[in-house]
Amino acid sequence: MLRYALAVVAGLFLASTVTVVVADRNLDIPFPFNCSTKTLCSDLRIKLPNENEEYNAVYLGLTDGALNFNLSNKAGNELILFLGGIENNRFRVIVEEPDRHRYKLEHSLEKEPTTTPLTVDSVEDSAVTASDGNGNKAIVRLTPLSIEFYHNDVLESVFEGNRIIFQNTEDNQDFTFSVRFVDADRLLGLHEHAADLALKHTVDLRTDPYRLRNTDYGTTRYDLNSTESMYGSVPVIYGFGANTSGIFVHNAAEMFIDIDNNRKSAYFMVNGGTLDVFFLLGPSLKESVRQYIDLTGKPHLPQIWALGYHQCRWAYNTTEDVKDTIGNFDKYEFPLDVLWLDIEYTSERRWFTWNATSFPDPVDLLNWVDSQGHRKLVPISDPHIKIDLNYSIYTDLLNNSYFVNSPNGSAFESECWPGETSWIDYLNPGARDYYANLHLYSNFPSTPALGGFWNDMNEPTLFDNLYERSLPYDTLHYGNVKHRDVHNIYGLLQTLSTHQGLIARDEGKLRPFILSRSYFAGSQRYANKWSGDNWGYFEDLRYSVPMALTSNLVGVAFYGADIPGFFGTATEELLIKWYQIGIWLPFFRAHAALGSPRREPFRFPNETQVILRETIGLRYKHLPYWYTLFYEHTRTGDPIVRPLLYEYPEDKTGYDLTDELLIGSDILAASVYESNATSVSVYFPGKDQSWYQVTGDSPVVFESGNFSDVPVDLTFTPVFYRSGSIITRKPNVQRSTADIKDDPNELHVVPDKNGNATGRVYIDDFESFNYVNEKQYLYANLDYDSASKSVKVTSIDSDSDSSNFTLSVQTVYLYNKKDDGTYSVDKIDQTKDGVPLVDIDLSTHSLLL
Ligand code: NBV
Repeated sequence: MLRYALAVVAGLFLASTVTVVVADRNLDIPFPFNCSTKTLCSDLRIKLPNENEEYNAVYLGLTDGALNFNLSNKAGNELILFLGGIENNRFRVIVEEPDRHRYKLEHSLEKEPTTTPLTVDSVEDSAVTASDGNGNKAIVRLTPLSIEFYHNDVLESVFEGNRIIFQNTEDNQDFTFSVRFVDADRLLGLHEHAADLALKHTVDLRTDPYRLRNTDYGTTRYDLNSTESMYGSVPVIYGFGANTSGIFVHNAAEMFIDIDNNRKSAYFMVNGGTLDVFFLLGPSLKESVRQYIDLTGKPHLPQIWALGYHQCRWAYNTTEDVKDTIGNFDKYEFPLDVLWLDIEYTSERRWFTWNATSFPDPVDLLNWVDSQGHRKLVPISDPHIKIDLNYSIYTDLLNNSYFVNSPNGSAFESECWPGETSWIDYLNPGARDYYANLHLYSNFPSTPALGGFWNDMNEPTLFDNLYERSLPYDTLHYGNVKHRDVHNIYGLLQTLSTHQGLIARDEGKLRPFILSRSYFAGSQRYANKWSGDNWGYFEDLRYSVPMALTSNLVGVAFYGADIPGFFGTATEELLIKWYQIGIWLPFFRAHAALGSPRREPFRFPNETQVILRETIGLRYKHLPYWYTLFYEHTRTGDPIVRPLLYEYPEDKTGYDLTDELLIGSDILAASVYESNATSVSVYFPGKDQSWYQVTGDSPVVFESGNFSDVPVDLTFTPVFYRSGSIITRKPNVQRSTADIKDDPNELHVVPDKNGNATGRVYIDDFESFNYVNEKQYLYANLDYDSASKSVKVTSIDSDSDSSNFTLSVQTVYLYNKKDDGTYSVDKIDQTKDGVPLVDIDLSTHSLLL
């Protein structure tokens, strides 16, 4: 395992003007833990099916459309099993002890899923068969237990009863189970790992099982190409293949998952909570993803500024620093939407306070930020609270018993940024309400230019390796719940409460923006996510793409990586290459660790600035395309960025390519991971379609089904438009999204081989919930017809109210493929004296070219 001693970083902490204590007190304890240091994994991993422990099932009957069974084995253990149908090709299996003493997870599912009553087709000595009337069937084999799941008579997955173990000791409530994905080619999922898309074979014992246990690495470098746990956990696996199915393990305790790529099976070793698994029967990847996100919820739209460029560093230390930095973005003509405030803006890391010396008048500063192109500031706010009897937030929380408790019943105390701290118990509804209220303008002097909040260190993190930098598993939450059972949901609960606070703060009028480091299934309803403390190496850039692709397959769509690596000093070349791919990930933020040299885009030599300006500008020019994709994600849950296999499941060549990504279905971006690259090999997916290169100076068209060496230089990474698409863009880049959101648009029409092209566009007020509550938006299909040379605009939802919005088009670019493999573009001006001739308000309908 490659670990970097971070003496340099530690030195930087000390060199900072504000003393930062990085107190890894127990440095002699191995960190992070792995399979060999956790009995959960080391003992259970090697337990093979044993005849004495195998469970047999006895069918008890059907209650409310669900099947019930008793399970028992020769060793004298007894369990109960529930099998229910869930609408839309899904089943749910719950196994527990007869006394049902285990913790049942809350807050991850958006709501109780709608059940589909099952009908029992047959009861035999060896099996019970039940179906949901919609082509889905479960056969429960009784001796020994196993459950086969079929969609349209195709066997998709098997719940393997011979790998069930339940253990109860005073400290632990471990259990295991296994699922086989019968028709799978690749297993995908298990976010968050710094790893490739396809899950690795781990059962040969040479690789640790995948671990899901929200973990902060502090100043330790997290491994790449690794199964180690990271900050977030989404226990979803898809067995991708001719028939794709998936599972969602509805459990927030620590777990290890051993993957057998020969059998295409996953063996789960779970530290607590209930065995509660949803089976998603697809049968395509697209349907499986939708079936999953329908359980844990789709997010609301972000405000449009959140899709712009975010500039962060640890830290912008003073009012002058903030003003000076924003001023330089304007002076050097770089767009910017958000400047971030790391922990130094506070008074000694007391959250919801401002440092009176460096930020004496926050409201005045925020008004100034708003006056500079309606930009925003986003401050950090961690879940630990400084122990300080003069800090009313601490005393209020203490007096109301709103902290996580030690086993002895008193508030748990340890160390984090402010020194001695306690941790808010977000499982307590009272604590959540209290915390939410702290966001009100009356409690934290600010204005709407404080665009949202950044919830960091919420795995939660503390500075002690003894508990692997987090709360001990025997600490107690509201209702006497052990931390062990809810560890992975702690961050979700903080963001839930922050979200509640922002809704209240802005009286439900503005869509909240929250960035969270810790994550669980369902967090997407409240927060977006970044991949934490990466490093300034090409390797880190390389893994940022598959990480974003996997996160998008498991509902965590608004995801990105710190550009150009948080720790270390990226070379100028890497920094440029990172921006060039970073603009194509949903969350686009640059960040820098404490003490690192300043590296905002305007600080580089002119030649580099020219490249970065062009690159960041490309993000802003595609704003309408991004916004439409984000909107569609709120309707369908479909990934915003996609691996090739998602769009082209039949095209096997693309299965393992994660150095390319699709943004929606129409834009393909290829990353450059090597220094001094002069070309990259790009695979062009699909059948009978062409890909038009739109970055660099060569207007080349590439045909699908081939790898091609695409020449590159420092100034660009290759980006392509798919033939058959219409891409809506903004013509100009100004200071911020606010400056360009209402500008007229450009349509880039890229006809397919039959001369057709289609696209979609979505417009609303870019900030409120009127698009949900009043259906106030414009969402339209764009259809190019080569015969009439026109683009027809058709409203998609007849019940939407688009009266406040127009799709104004300034220019149409029509792409024409030439015989020599290049293309030309006809620029069709739609303006007169700078005013768009065509303001399509959906009653006009057609745009003549
Ligand atoms: O708040 C300081 C940092 C923050 O800049 C970073 O983005 C987080 O991931 N934070 C972690 C805590 C310290 C890390 C060494």
